[in-house]
Amino acid sequence: MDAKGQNLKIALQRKGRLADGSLQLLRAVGLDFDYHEGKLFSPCANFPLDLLFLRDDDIPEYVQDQVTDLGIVGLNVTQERGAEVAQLDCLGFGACILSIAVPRKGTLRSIYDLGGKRIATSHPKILARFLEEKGITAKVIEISGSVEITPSLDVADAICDLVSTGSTLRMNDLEPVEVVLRSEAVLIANPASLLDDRKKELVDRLRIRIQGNIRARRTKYIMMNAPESALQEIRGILPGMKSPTIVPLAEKGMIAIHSAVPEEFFWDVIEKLKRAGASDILVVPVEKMVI
Ligand code: PRT
Ligand code: ZN
Repeated sequence: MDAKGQNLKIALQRKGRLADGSLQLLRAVGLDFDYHEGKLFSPCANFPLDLLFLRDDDIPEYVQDQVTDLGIVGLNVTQERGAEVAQLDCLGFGACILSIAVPRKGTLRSIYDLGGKRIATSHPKILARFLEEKGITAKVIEISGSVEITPSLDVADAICDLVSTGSTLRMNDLEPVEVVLRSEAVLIANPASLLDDRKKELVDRLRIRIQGNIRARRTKYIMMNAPESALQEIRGILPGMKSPTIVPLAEKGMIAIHSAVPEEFFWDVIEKLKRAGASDILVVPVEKMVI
């Protein structure tokens, strides 16, 4: 325990798709803790933080009720549970899309064909809200698992389920026709914990580290050689960082340019740089990035 008071507490998924990503993130931001499968509680050795391992569905309520101050959970779960929590950061893992899907060989082609039809889902609240916004009256059937088999059992006409690779839909002869929610793991907090000065300071310290890690994962550091005459054009191509580093080379008229590039623009940028005259392009991962 922290000398000045109680440790901050964070709830993580004990077992499942977000468990590894959550542990990896906390380790990557320098937290030192013991973990083995089946463990329910683990204090950090080098930060006043206790880890609690729970079922993901329970995490929003535990955070809302201040059993823990923080939690890492899918955006789909926090929205479905409707708990009163603050959503702090998107964490860049556990990405999936809550989609409406229909049988591939059938008459239903879009969500506007679903009036009066049955839709099976494990996300009934999110789906009901979505249908209401779109003005569609359909019957929502709540199913806790294996949603994808309900059309073939004639339990439902369509489904609303999470999709990542899409192979589950394909195997069940279903095709997605609508995105209901784009989800990923998010950091959530109890609002009262954020009003407590000491806890808020610890949360902020943790968030600076987490944001630095997310930014670094989304960034590549790029180094290249180019003729000095190409500098203006190359500067125009490089998005992101305020100013690239420019170093003269032994060969007259040649320079080396170093810059961080957001991963989303990466291939686009490389192609443009080559066309602008850059050569010997080296790309290295960024481990941490605090700005
Ligand atoms: O035991 P506990 O309650 O903690 O876990 P759980 O079984 O309820 O959840 P788990 O571990 O399956 O998922 C946890 C979170 O991972 C979800 O709430 C999402 O935020 C996220 N996530 C990311 C996914 C997927 N991708 C995903 N593909 N959750 C579920 N799926 C399922 C989907 O329901 C479908 O059955 O995977 C299948 C589809 O996958 P593809 O690759 O075939 O498209
Ligand atoms: Zn669950």
